[in-house]
Amino acid sequence: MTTMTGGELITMMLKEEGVEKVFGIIDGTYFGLYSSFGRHGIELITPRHEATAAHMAGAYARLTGRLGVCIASSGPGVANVLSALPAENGEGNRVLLVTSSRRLGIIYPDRGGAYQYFNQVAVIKPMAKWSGVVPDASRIAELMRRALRISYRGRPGVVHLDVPDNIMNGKEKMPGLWAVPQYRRVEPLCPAPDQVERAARMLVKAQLPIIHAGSGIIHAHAYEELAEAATLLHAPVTTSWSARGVLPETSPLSWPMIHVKACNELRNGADLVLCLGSRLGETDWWGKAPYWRLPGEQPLIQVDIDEEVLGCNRPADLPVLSDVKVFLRQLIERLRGMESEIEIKSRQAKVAKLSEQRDKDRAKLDEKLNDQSTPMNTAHVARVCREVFEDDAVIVFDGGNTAVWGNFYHQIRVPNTQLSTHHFGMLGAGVGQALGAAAARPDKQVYCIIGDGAFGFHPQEVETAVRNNLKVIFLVCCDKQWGMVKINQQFALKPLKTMVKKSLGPDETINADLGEIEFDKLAQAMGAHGERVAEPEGLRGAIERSLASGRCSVIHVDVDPVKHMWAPGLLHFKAMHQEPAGK
Ligand SMILES: Cc1ncc(C[n+]2csc(CCOP(=O)(O)OP(=O)(O)O)c2C)c(N)n1
Ligand SMILES: [Mg+2]
Repeated sequence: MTTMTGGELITMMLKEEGVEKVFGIIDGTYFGLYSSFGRHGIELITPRHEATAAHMAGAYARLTGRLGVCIASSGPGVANVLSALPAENGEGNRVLLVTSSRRLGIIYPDRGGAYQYFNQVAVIKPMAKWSGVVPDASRIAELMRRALRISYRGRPGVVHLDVPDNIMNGKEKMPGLWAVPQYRRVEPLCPAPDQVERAARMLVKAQLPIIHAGSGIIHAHAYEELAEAATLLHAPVTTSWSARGVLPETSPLSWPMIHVKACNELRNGADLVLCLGSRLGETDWWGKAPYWRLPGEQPLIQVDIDEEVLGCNRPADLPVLSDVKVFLRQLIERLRGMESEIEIKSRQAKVAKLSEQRDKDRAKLDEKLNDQSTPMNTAHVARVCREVFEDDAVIVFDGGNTAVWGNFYHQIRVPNTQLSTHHFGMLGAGVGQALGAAAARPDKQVYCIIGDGAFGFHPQEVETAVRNNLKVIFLVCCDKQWGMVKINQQFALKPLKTMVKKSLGPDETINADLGEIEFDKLAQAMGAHGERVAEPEGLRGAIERSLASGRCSVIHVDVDPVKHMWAPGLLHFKAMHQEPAGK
């Protein structure tokens, strides 16, 4: 038994979990927590808004495979962090949020008039995997262990522990720590004995199996296994939006999700699906026809660490509760002994035929790059970035149409180098994600392609980047409008005129226009490098100078506002919001 604050006990448990960085803003209510970080080798990184702290933690967790930890203080600090929680939980990022609340005795329930108090657990509970309050110092360790156990069980997400300030800051005799494997599983889940054999048989017998990969591949670090299994089977790979690039998109077996028609054709041409770490959610069209073949004609092998996910959106003919990496390793071993049974030639012919649609689509999209007019066509932004930045740089997409353009003109060449809020579509989250990425991978380049609306939610974090030497390069696509919503409004208000004129007049839409912020100058005012560019040929130089500056940089990119509204794939995006017609 050692005497320490409740906060220090939490710090020591975080250290046991391998935590090296925590994100959050200081307050007296949890002085006992963060004042002990330094003693235990943990760094506190402080943004200028608590939502940023949570997005930094989420990005950090996804890119490092560690726990992402953020803190927020009683009342207003927690109120601010709330906006980020559904996004981080939705994206499935492994985030632990530790909050302070007021002293026991006046809260839970509110005595009536308690300062900086609301029922933080009740509010966070429906946004998280788990949320609980520590009712007594003797229960800190037990409840931390529970939060951590739940954090590592099933699909990752947000867990939350609320600690009253008298417990956080008060000194008590604390018990010794349990080792991590004494309170949560650290061994990966293995498939049931005959399931790999059955899966191998199905995959060998099929005419054309495909693999659909979700973020489970990222959490299990199963990139090499995925590539090897796909090659052995000659199985094309589609991904969820957030798992883009888990098989490098330079591979002929990769079907990036931006080629919607080609993915539909592939999914209808396959007679077996091996789904790895994906729920087949809305952005995967729920696994339903006409985007996928009918379940009766296309059996599903689904592998996931979360039992809740198995068979949740499409009937699973072989549901496998397993870590995807362990499953793939065993599958590869088994397939190696069956290679001669696989009709590779016929699969190769089928895949070659199907790839025509994908390659045609790419060529058609690339025609936009011939447009050299000023202000630039947004297509250039992601394409020039891809040419200038390293293949293993981290790219963050944020904004409405900006994220669409970014996705369509970018290629992910190294697994787990792409971030966005693919499930939550949260404008502005990219700022924190990019900062979190730079904290996670200090030796790698990080850039963020972001809309002028989205960047306006958190521009003050440029100062955070400067202060913490996080060398993110922001490319802000400035069309002076909420572009994605404006095009939808135009179709809703005056569809014919929109089709003919491409754009309505300034008074014909509802609050869709924004004034200009000179983001390059704003950045300079915070000590960052700033550039402004409108011509496509000027973009490369602006990025190169930003890299050479060795600082966080903001490039204000003037894009053609009308062309920007007509982003690729918008009809598919709209269609995705409706229930697919098939079973
Ligand atoms: C936090 C948040 N608020 C509102 C929305 C609704 N919304 C979706 S796209 C969009 C417009 C985005 O504008 P901008 O970031 O400038 O990107 P653009 O479409 O112009 O490229 C809005 C308001 C959202 N997704 N997230
Ligand atoms: Mg905009």
